[in-house]
Amino acid sequence: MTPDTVAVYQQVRPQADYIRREVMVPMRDGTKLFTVIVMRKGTHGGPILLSRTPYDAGKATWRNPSQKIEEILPVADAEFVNDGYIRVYQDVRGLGKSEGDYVTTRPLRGPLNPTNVDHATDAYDTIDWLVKNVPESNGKVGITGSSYLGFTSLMALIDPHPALKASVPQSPMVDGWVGDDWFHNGAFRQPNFDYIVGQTAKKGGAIADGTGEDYDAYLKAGSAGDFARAYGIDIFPAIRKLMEHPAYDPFWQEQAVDVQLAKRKLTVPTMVVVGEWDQEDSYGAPAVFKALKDKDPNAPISLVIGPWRHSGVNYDGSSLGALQFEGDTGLQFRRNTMKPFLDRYLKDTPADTSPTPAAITYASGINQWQSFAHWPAGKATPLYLQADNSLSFTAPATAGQERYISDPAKPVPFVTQPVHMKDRAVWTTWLVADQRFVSSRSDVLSYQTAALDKPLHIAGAPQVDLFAATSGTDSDFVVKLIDVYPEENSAHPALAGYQLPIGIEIYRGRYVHGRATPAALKPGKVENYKFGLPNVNHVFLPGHRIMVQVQSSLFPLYDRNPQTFVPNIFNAKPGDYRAATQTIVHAPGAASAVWLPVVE
Ligand code: PG9
Repeated sequence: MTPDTVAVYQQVRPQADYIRREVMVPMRDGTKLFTVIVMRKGTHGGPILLSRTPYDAGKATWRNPSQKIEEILPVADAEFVNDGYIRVYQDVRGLGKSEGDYVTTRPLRGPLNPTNVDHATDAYDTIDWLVKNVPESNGKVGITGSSYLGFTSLMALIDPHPALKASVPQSPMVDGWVGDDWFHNGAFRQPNFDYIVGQTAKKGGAIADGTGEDYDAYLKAGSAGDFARAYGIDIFPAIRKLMEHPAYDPFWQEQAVDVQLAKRKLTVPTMVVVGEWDQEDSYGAPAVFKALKDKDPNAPISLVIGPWRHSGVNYDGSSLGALQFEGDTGLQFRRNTMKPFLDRYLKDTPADTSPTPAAITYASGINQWQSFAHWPAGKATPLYLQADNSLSFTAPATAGQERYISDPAKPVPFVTQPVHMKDRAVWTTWLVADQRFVSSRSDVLSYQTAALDKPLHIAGAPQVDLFAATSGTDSDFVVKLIDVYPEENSAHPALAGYQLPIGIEIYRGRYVHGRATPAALKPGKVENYKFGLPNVNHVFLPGHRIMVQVQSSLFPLYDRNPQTFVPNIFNAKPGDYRAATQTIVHAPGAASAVWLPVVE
C-alpha cells in the first residue's frame, strides 16, 4: 500500500495557445505587486491593456482551467487578445498576492494620505516596469476595468506615465458620498457592510446574518450603526470611517475623483462608461465627463451609456430583467466602440483614426445606439406634478398638495419581499424591477401623464425639483421616473402594464441647506429639494405614460431616516424613529417638477 496523494501538481498545458506569466512588480517604496501577464503565443509588438484590481488578479486570469486563452480570461477580453493585445491584471497593494497595506479606495497623496504612494503612483510604476520588461509589447499601454477597477483606471490619469495612451474606466467609483457606492446624497447603503467585511477580513469573512430576510434583520437591528455593533463589524476600519463621516466633510471632498481630475489638464484620451441601470456606481462616469468638459470643452473624453446593470458592459448585454435589447449590446460596444477607440491610440498602425463622438449612448425604448456631439443632448424641460396625481408640461396655476405618512416602522421595500440583497439576480436587476409592487402603498405617491400620443425622447440626467414639507425634523425623499407600459402587450406579456424605472434616487433632507452642514428641518416648512437622477437615453413610446413616484424610504438598501434630527443617524436610538406626515406641494412659486432632458 502506497499513499495516493500527490504533494504538488504543477499543471501541464501541452496545447496552451497562450503565455501566462506571474511577476512581482516593484513600486517606488519597495512594495511588490502581484501581476499576471497573458497573451496569445506568437504575440509581438502588441499593445498592453492593464487592469488594477482588488478582486484577485490570479482568479481573473484563470477563469477556467483551460489551454485556450479565451477560456482563462474574462469573456470581455477575447476581442483584445485575439487581436494581438497583451492583457495584464494586477492585485492592488495589500490584497490578493500583492505586498503592502490595503486601504479601501486609497486616497491620493495629500491630506488624507501622508505616504508617498497611491493608485496614481502605483499605476505609473507598473506601466514603467511593463514597457521595460514585456519584450512582446509595442510600449503603449491602455487601462480599463469596471467599478473599483474603473476607479483605479481614473487614478492612473493623475500625472500619468507617458506610455499611458488611452483609458476606458467603466462604472468608476468617483464620489462615495454623492452618488456612488457608499452613500447617495447622504443616505447610507447598507449592503456595503457585506462588501467591506468580505474584502477586508484578512482570512475572508461574511456577516453572520444567515440566510434570513434582510428587511426583517435590518429593521430589528435599529440604526445601521446598531446593526454594525450587534454583528461585531464595527471593528472594521472601513466601516468605522463610514460611520464617522456621515456628512460631506473634507474626508469625502478630498476623495472626489472628478474634482481631483479637473484640477489637471486631461492628456490621455479617455472613454468613461456607465450602465443606464447601474445599481452601484451610476454617478461617477458622467460626473467625470462633466467636470472635465466644463473645464475644457476640448478635453479628450467621451461618455458611453449602455443598457446595462453595474459592470454589465463586460458580459452578455442582450437583456436585463424583463427587458430585451437588439442583440448583445455589451459585445457591440466592445467590438464597435471600445476596441476601435483603444486601437486608435495603442496600435502602431490603427485601421480607423476617425474621432470619437462626445457621447455614444443606447436609446432604451427604441433599442438603438446613438452618437451625440454634446452631453446632455436634451434641453431641460419641466414636467410638473399636478392635481389629481397627474403630470403635465404646463406649470400649475393653482396650489395643491398631497400627503402621506412615512412610518420608519414600515419602510418601503426596494424590491419585493422577502428581500435577499446578496442574491445576484435580485441585486443586479432591482433598478428595472416593475414598481407595481409598491404603487398601491399609501406611503407612495404616484403622478402620471395621459397615454402619450407621440414619442418623448430624453438624453441626459433628469433633475428632481421637489417642494416638500415634513412634520418631523429630518426626512428622506425618494423620487422615481417611470415608463408605464400599455396595459395590453400580447407580444411581451411580461411587460403589459409594467412600471419600468428610468431613474431612482434618494435625498437625505438634513443636507438641503449644505451637504457638509446637516441641520434639523423645521416641521411644516416647505423646502426645495434638488437632486439629479442617473444619466439616461430613453424614448417613452406612444401609448406609454410617464410616471413620477415619491416616497420616503427604500429599505433595506438605504438605512432608515429616523425622521427626528440626530447628529449622526448611525447612532440614532429606537425612540428617534417616528412616523411623519410628508406634504408634496405643487403650486405657483413652489412647482414640484422633474426636469427632463428632452431631445427635440
Ligand atoms: N461597486 C464596487 C465598489 C467599488 C469601489 C468601492 C467599493 C465598492 C465594485 O463593484 O467594485
